Amino acid sequence: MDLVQATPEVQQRLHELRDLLQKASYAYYVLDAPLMEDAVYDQLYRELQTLEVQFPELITPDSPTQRVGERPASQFTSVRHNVPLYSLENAFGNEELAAWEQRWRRVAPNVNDFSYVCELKIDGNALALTYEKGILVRGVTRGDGITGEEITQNVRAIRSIPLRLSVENPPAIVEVRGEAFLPIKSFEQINQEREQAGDSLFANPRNATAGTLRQLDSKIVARRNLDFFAYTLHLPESVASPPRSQWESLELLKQMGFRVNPERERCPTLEAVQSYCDRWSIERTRLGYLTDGVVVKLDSFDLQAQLGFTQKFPRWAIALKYPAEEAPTILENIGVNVGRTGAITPVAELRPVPLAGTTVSRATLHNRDRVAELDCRVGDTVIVRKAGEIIPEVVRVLTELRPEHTQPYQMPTHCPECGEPVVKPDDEAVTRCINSSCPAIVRGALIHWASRDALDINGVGEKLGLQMVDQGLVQSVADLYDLTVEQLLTLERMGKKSAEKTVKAIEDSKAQPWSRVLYGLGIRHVGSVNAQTLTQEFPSVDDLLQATPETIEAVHGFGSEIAQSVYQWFQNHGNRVLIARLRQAGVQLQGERTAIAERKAAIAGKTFVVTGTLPTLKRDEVKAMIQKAGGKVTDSVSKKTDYVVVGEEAGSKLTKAESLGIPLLSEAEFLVLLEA
Ligand code: 3B9
Repeated sequence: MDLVQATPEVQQRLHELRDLLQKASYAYYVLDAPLMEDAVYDQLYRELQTLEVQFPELITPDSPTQRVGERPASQFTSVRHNVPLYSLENAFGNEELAAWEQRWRRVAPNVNDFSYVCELKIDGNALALTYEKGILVRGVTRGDGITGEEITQNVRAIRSIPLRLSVENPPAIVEVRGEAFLPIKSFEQINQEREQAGDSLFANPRNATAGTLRQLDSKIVARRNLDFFAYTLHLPESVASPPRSQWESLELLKQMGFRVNPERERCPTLEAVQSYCDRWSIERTRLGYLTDGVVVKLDSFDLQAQLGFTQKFPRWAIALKYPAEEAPTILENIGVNVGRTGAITPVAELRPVPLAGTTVSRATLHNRDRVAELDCRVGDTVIVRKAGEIIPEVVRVLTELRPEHTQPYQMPTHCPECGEPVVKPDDEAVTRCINSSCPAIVRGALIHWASRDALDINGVGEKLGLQMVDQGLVQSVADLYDLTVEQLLTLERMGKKSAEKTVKAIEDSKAQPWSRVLYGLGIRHVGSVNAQTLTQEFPSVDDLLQATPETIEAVHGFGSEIAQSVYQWFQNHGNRVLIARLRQAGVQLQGERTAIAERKAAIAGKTFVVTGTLPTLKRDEVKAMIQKAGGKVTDSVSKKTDYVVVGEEAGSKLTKAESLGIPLLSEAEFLVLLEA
């Protein structure tokens, strides 16, 4: 292959693009003041990507394209922090704050001229970022403060963290610390998506942040909208005119391109600090992200050095925590809620109690494991908390106040909505109803069925879907196919034209292929990719109705979890009725034999020998694939051999094949033939 040299023009353009994209990204994520339209950004980004594909040797680690790792990490490594990440001593209330001032003043009795810096204490996860010659080279979680986990790739996926410091002549090494967090909106969105996918929910934004930072696939991190506020800067001793106070340090961090929390304030007296705290204990609800207190720091670095650290904390800083938003109340009953995906959530019904500005009468108990762990029983006095100010939850039971003759809670064995048996895999926390006729599930099922990647029924979205179910027109997705224009006209704000259009769109959906139908059924773990794979191996719904967990698990790439999920779904009585009705309606429940048929033509009836070590597949896997496609596999090469699939160190079989002139296939070529 010819090596193409990058011209000076290309190098210049690469430089320009990176610079432009970096500025645009900073303006968007840090300043919240976009420089360009999204489409323009995308175009420039793609231009950069294209050039980098052509000239991979010119990719730099600070290129905007390097924010999202191409390859998921297999695991994280532990890294020892150069400077430990200290934690903060807590103060609850203004008296404890005043006591702290008296304490540090006894350690530094001659100090009269001082001021404080107040910062919000963001409820997220602390990170330590290392920049070498101005380039982000490492991101590490706090861990236990001494060692943390290296998550550089994920840190790069946080848009408000600069990949390159915006300073002339950056110091050889810079360490920045701060808090990664999820805005409340993003947190709610993630949980909504997880709910729809049938995954367990994050309890609060902090857990969601931690869970996101520990993702092995940084693409997922990139999608999650994590944000970061910087609050500490460590510079080498050699730096000329370093900042001399926390306030100056924060200014410098801002100049370097970090987001620094804008609510910071310099306070000359403890009274000013106290009024800052009082103000933010109320104003914080308007922030859009969670804070759990205020961090108060002595501003002067000289004074900080004089005071130093105890075993665990700096003496010059303290966290004033907001009063815990918890309250005791009586657990009057434990009900259950059936979600749109059939997830059955135990719900605490409480004697109403005022908490953080509202009255709380219900709280989530999450799942059966959580209830068992809490061991809360009807009649118990429990402590409720507004977790992350969002979902009220039961955090603790005051067992000493437990009345006599209480019973541990048992999760229902049958769905309270439809009466069908529930399913609870041993290795999962969530209990669910998998009956697709269950009224609580029909709405979610309907909206999924009509969605773009499924049956793609135009017009049947959130609004109309809900109306159809609420008005009793649709009790199962199969009912869609019996709907008449007259019935639709009974719905609110439905004119004749749109009713006709909707009926036509529903009618047209009968032509959608079997793989979309299978996806549309909303079987857990069967997304559109898995649905396509399944329909290749099970060309009609009857094949799936007869499948066993073993035959499903035999599908390449499928594990026992998917196999169980598919198997159980097709065993369920209500689901079998649904399939029968869809069949009657004329929905495609088979087909797409073409790909399989063609593949069989290329391989069926042919004789293969597999030899040597292949790059990714095991020899046995290749043999199984050949046999499944109708081919024959033999051990030795002869004139009757049609193809030899060869890997590294193939030896005598390769020599024989070459001497007989039998076509050789690499693993890649074999796979192409298989897909032909
Ligand atoms: C060694 C905000 C939080 C916070 C500090 C914070 C948590 C911790 C801290 C950071 N929010 N600020 N600040 N807004 N959640 C104050 C503990 N500072 C340090 O970790 C730190 C560590 C220092 C100075 C500061 O000095 C040394 C440097 C080298 C060697 C030994 C000490």
